[in-house]
Amino acid sequence: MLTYPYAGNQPPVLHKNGDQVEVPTDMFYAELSGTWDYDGDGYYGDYFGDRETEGADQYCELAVGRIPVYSSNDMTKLDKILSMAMTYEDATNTSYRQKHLIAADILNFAPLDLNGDGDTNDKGELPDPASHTYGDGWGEAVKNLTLQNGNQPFTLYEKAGLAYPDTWCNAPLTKDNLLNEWKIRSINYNFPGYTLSSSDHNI
Ligand SMILES: [Ca+2]
Ligand SMILES: [Ca+2]
Ligand SMILES: [Ca+2]
Repeated sequence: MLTYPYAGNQPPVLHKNGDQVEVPTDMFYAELSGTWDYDGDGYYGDYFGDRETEGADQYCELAVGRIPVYSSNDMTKLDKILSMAMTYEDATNTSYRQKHLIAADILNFAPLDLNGDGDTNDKGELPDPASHTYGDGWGEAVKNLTLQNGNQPFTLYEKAGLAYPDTWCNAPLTKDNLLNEWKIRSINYNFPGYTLSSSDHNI
């Protein structure tokens, strides 16, 4: 992956360095360890070459967010977002933040024929019947962290289809179960890459 600062309404410009594709990111504002072009090849944030301790190690030193408002016509929308942020910061009853919703689907399982040509020998395909990436391993790790910190996890894992994990969970992962738990409990939710609160969003 290659990365560069994203200027909001500027469309991403894609170019390739080998098999790596350029991706817009705000990580430039948060990853402050060292130079983003550690290997000096002119490409910033290379996964191979720049992801070093003295380069951009991709462990961010700051947490940076972006409010998605780009037009003066959206001031009402901006006011609403800022008001919600202040309500969150000023809340006195924060017990709901101890309830964590952990939803994990299946990322892949063998046999995987990505290009549909009838074999499993092409790039990225999985021929080994034992190969799979179930989300329950990630979910259980997050669940354990949640418990260690005195919080209350609620897990939803895939339980339908040709293959799914045997790991126990509070409810099967379905759209209805996910939305019901989210709405009923007003809880934090976790899935790979995100930890947000349902009080922050209208669903
Ligand atoms: Ca580089
Ligand atoms: Ca860093
Ligand atoms: Ca294939």
